[in-house]
Amino acid sequence: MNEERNAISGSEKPVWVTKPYLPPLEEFQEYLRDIWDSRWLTNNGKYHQALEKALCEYLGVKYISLFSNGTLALVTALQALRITGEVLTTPFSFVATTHALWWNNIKPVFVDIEPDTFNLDPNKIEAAITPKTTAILPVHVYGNPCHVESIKEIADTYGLRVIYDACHTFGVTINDIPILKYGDLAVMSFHATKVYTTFEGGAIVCHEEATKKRIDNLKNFGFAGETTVVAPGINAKMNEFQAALGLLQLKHIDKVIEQRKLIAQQYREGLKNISGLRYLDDTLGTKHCYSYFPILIDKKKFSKTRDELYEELKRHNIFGRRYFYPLISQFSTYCGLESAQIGKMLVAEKVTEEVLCLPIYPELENKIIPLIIDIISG
Ligand code: T4K
Repeated sequence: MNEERNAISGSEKPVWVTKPYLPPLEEFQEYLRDIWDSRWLTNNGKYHQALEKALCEYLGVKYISLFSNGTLALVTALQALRITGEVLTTPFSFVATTHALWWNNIKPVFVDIEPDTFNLDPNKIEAAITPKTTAILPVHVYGNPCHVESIKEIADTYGLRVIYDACHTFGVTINDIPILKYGDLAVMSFHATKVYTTFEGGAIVCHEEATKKRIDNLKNFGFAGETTVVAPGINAKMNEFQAALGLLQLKHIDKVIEQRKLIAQQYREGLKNISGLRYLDDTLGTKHCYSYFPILIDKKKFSKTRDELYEELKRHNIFGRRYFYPLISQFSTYCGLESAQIGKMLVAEKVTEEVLCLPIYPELENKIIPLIIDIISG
């Protein structure tokens, strides 16, 4: 094993935390030629329309509006519902979640996460609600569902809107109900690092035709007709190349998720019973998408700190990532907020110091996983 380990360390091929799945190039070339010939490149073209329809069917939702990326979809989702004032959100996410609030002049109010899902803790939401609160922006982090029913109950009681950041989920269901059906809106990302990618890309899922119309206007400068502008919209349209790739990816996505599941199972088997190391298991009744494989390192019980393990893996050319460290609330833009103060979110503050995401993607070579397990096992 040591020899193999050294072979990897000495190899010029780094192992990244993820690598996009791409279908055979020949399959994409057919779409490229068609787009080239048609000279229709963007603005609700035929592939854009076809992908919205195909995604609705695959994901089991009523309406989808495609976007050029997930961040602009988040910004637009908040605009679409005219969210203002204060919004309750998680500090344990990619920074774009909170940036979307900032770009809408909304004050983020951070609420702690749960130790078992790393998602917004419903038991801590009510204490953070003020007369200025208008919405909740939770994240299904790593694709693991939030406590959607509890969040719905709180939102209904206080008259709040819920926008889910579902950027890590694809095809996730709880008891056969698509996770995207929860919340007023759910926002997706199809970035290169995601389970399902359209190079860059994103989407908003909604449940009413009128909402979809408003979102579609907003992502197209606010145009509601050739000469009518109904809002100060933005340009966040997905182009035909992205949409064509999306259509093609749908043909492969089941296999992609299955391959990710096998890798997660290998990690779980190889890393069980290691003192001071914890990982998340699948939850009963949930169909997962395995977008990340986070492990948590308790430095008191494990032989190394998280950062020492991170560096050790790097020495072997294996580049895990500390998603999400630091917390969003610790970045300079947000650390002055009252809700961001150290000591206010004890679970998130602990998890961010302990988490390390291991490589997981369909093309991850079979021999690499045992090596990663071996390095971690020490
Ligand atoms: N909400 C949440 C919860 C999110 O996680 C994200 C994005 C968003 C909202 C916003 O959605 P988008 O606007 O991005 O659609 C990456 C991604 O850029 C970002 O999309 C993602 N979350 C975040 C969690 O990860 P970085 O800075 O870590 O990416 P980068 O370039 O270091 O890539 C990570 C690894 O992936 C590389 O080490 C190698 C591999 N990689 C990357 C790219 C770009 C490839 O193999 N090929 C590639 O093309 O942010």
